[in-house]
Amino acid sequence: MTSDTPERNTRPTVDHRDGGAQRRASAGGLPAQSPLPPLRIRGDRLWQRLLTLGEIGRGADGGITRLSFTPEERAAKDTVAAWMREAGMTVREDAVGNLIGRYEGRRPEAAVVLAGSHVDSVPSGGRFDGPLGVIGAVEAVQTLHEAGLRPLRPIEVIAFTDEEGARFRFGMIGSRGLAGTLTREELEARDADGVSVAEAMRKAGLDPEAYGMAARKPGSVHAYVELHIEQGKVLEDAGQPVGVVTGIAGPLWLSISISGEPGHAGATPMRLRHDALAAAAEWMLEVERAAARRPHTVATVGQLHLSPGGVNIIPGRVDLTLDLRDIDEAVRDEVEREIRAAADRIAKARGVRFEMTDLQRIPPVPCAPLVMGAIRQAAAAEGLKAPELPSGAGHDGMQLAGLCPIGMIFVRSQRGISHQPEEYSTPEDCVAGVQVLLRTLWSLANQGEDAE
Ligand code: HGY
Ligand code: MN
Ligand code: MN
Repeated sequence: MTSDTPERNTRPTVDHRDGGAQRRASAGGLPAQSPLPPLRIRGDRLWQRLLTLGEIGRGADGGITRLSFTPEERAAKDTVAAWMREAGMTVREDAVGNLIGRYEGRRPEAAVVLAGSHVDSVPSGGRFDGPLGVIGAVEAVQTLHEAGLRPLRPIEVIAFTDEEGARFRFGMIGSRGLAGTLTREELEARDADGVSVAEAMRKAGLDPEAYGMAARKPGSVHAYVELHIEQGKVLEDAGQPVGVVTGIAGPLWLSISISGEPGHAGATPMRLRHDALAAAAEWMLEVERAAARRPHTVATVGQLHLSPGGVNIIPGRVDLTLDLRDIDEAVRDEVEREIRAAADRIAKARGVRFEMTDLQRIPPVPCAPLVMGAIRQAAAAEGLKAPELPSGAGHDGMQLAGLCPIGMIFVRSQRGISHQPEEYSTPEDCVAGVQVLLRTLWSLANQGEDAE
């Protein structure tokens, strides 16, 4: 581990230093709910840090690949840890590898306000999905620190472990660890090289048997807010830089194996075939039609492997994945029933066998009025007309909804592109999003009777 590697599980020291040249507020000097002074974040520093982090794990195609528990993710966390310290935070990692920067409050024992996102990526992803939320939260805290402002409640900035699920085929490992919903058997899930989550954790210096230590006690978290790129086109269409998220669609990920009969491409008449790929193709069109019949349902086959794989061999087996989402769980369940019935029909007609296994099944989650209200006020204070919209993409916040009120702030994505090297948001839009986050954090961290 480099010298910058955060200490493990050290309790934060209370730091009442109120350095910084701007408005000084002595500890306890600010009444609760005091409006934030007219503070501006350092947009140049934010942008430079986004560029710096975007160089870690960057490939020849310009895409970023930082999978969980890899040297690239480690390097990204160490880089962010140094920025957290610069921002006046104490830094630690919890038992599942979440990187946590803590900015002490005037009431250290009060329930904490969490802000964060992730620094792991999809293969060949963009530089904003995740890092904007982590670096943005560090920038917001650093702005408070440099202004000598200390909220009533502690604020913790988190870079969650493995949000994307790109390595082990199920995601949000860190946020589920923090929420206490991760299970020990899930740590036996294996990556394409057969390495389990537990083995990868051990190699990263963590003890998988201690994963439960990451869980936060009920009542210990006041609220969670995440800044994230929209990854869609709604804000661009509305001509607005920032949006208030109303809810997060729930992803159901299935692994599907279709077993047919391999055969000679030349010698096997069409009527005698049990072609696994033809069955997969027919089923995928049924899935597409079922999703298209609903306003918010989306369905994607993102991975497909066939065997034996010869030009002149009828595919005997196909393995594929399905990502099925909706903001309404009942609708998602209905679509799931329809596509399972279609699989049964196709299996009978073609003499093949479908097997389906859950990879992850996450319910859709509404955002909490407490956090949405703070975000609305913050956007208005910044003079922004922030549209309200659901998130089709999944986010760590959905794992925390059972622990505390959650909310999200969206920043406009150029042409809605994400999970690709071309993912882009302008510096101005990123600054607008972090300004809203700063005000939201200040409001949440000065709320509530247990902090008085
Ligand atoms: O898959 C998602 O929605 C997110 O990018 N992890
Ligand atoms: Mn993300
Ligand atoms: Mn993503």
